[in-house]
Amino acid sequence: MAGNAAHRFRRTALTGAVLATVLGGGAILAACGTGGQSGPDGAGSGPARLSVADSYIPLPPAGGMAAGYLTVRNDGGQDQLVKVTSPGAESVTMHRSTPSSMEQVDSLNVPAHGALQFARGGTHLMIMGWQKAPALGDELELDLTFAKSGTISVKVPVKELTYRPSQS
Ligand SMILES: [Cu+2]
Repeated sequence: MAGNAAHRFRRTALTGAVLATVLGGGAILAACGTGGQSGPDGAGSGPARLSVADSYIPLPPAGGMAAGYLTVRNDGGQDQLVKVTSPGAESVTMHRSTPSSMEQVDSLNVPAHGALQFARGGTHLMIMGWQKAPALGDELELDLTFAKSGTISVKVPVKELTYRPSQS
């Protein structure tokens, strides 16, 4: 293993959460944290089945504030992204862009059989207080906590400022 700063990550408490870490392209969450079918609970019932794809962080200009983008796909019932943290950064917040500015939001809906999509000019993550200045090729761990599905941990690559994921 390389003596990468990434290995100094302090493990945050994820007790009881479902943690799936997959290097590279994306992470699949096996919905095993929901304790089985406990009956319908309204529209979009049934456990969410989440996976994270197309995650990236455009290399920020010096200054340390970066945006992050990803897509949360859902093949199951409705869920909500309620928190994002990183062992490699002091603060990760969820923002929504408006035509004139942007606002911080406390949670984001993950529709049943749909996707929560972060994209330039739209919903994005704001990452501040990096432990180590990001460089091209680095990966930052993001821990995405969902209301029903627990926490999904993904390694998000730092890409060129102009990078856009290919549609697939
Ligand atoms: Cu923002």
